[in-house]
Amino acid sequence: MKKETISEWWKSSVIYQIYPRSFKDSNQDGIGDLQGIIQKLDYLKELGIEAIWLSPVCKSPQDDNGYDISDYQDIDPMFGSMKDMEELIEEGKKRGIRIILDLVLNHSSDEHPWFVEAKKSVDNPYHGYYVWRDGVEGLPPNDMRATFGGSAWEWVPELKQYYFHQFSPKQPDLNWDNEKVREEIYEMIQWWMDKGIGGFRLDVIDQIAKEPDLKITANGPKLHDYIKELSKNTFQKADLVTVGEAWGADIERAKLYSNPDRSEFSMVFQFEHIVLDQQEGKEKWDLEELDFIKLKKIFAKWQKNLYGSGWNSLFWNNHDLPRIVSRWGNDKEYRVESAKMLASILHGMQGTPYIYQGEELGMTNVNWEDIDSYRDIETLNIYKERLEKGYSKEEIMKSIHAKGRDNARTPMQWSSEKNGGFSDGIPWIKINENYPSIHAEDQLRDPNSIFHYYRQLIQMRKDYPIIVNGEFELLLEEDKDLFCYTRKGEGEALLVIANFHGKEIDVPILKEWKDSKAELLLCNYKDNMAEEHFRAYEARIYYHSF
Ligand code: TEU
Ligand code: CA
Repeated sequence: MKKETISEWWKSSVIYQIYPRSFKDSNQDGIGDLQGIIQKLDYLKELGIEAIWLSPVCKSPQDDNGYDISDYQDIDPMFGSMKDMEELIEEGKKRGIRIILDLVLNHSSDEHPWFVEAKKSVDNPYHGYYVWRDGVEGLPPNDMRATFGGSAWEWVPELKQYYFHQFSPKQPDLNWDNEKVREEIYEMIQWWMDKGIGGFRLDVIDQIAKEPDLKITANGPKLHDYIKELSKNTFQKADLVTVGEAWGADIERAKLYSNPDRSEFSMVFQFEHIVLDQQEGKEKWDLEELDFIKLKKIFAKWQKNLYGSGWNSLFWNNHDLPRIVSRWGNDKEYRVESAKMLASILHGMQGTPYIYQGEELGMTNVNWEDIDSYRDIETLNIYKERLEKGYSKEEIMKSIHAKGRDNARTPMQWSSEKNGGFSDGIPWIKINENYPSIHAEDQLRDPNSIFHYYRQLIQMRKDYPIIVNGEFELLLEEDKDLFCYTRKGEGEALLVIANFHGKEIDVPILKEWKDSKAELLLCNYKDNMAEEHFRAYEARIYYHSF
């Protein structure tokens, strides 16, 4: 396909992320599935999203809920069949919704036939598909740690070798230095492209070019060569959206990932605004007070520096992160107002917004007392590890309540019926007990719901190209309560103002905008008569053409 024919539909569209096992269960086994998603496509169509990022549904032993794939070209029976997947792609197309597949290419499952072969002998043709080092039992090549705890090296006695895994031992790292591995991957991707997939999300793509001898995980020296080759052999042949997950991206790298020349991906998915609540240089469980001024500056830095030379993802949530309304908002008395305020801030910026399932309802974190309620491998491991290190149970649970990934993984709250309408069976993980008052059915009916506010924000991006193209400027940088910015284009301007906190506050700069007859596009309070006075978590978006 020639470059000129490539559309950039994803610049004005919103992407919705589905975590399939928690979305909708169609056969009452307690696990969400593909038919469940198909049942809810009309709901997503009403919201107005144009693509679904589907967390992994390929065959997997589910050690890390599907991020450990044992067959890249088959669907895990727990989610349905390949026929269901084809039906989902088809039914999505009918509604203008593309399906984005989650590609986990840094590692496979240890039950993938490649690894089963690789483990048989050092002479096996698949041995070199993974990363091995000779060694002595009990003395790993170095002290590198895995993200989910323990050493990054796992001993295989039959081979007298260690294999490298950045995540769990059931997720051995693929060896990207091996050309055969790369070719197999390109063929597999082409196969999915032929099936009509609309795009790909590349899991931890910044970690594929690891150099374990140098203790390098992210941003290895060969990283961008590999991505360029990958893109050239696959994505560039079609009109797809591609998004690279890169925890370790800075602005310069983000420009490489998302250069408009399409040599790598459509956009980058980076986390600088997310890691603010962890102590620098420590683990995510070592909590830090949120710093609002820093948050604003980080957003502004990305908005300004990527302008014209790259493309960013805009997100507050995903399946690895706690719920935003429980993090930066107020999930009690101002849940509705703060959820809408956070949405306003994000959706007024440049980039492609992502909505993680339930975010459009203002779903909240859970605070389960008992570790037995949790399911995530990362949470269960850190609990054990920290107990052994002498942390108190209270301290550990405090971190898990704030940061645990299961916060985002409780079943979607569809209605006030049994299990929130998610399943008639026993859900694989407990539902948040607040489902009787926070659910989709209720919000679809209520024109002032969070759901309908998100719907309006999505529509606004379509109606006002300035949201896609306008130049960003942060105002009131040092203000401790207000998040305020403009977007400017030729003959028009947009102003977004949000009171980030629960106390009321005056906003004097509003006066000049009002004098120039700016039009109020959206506000998270019904009656917006308060003029220059902002109520708790109040947010407004003004538009002005001249
Ligand atoms: O996450 C990337 C990643 O680095 C996470 O492990 C992250 O550090 C962690 O969630 C922080 O607690 C991706 C997927 O999004 C995640 O679900 C997978 O577990 C991980 O890769 C391994 O595939
Ligand atoms: Ca099911």
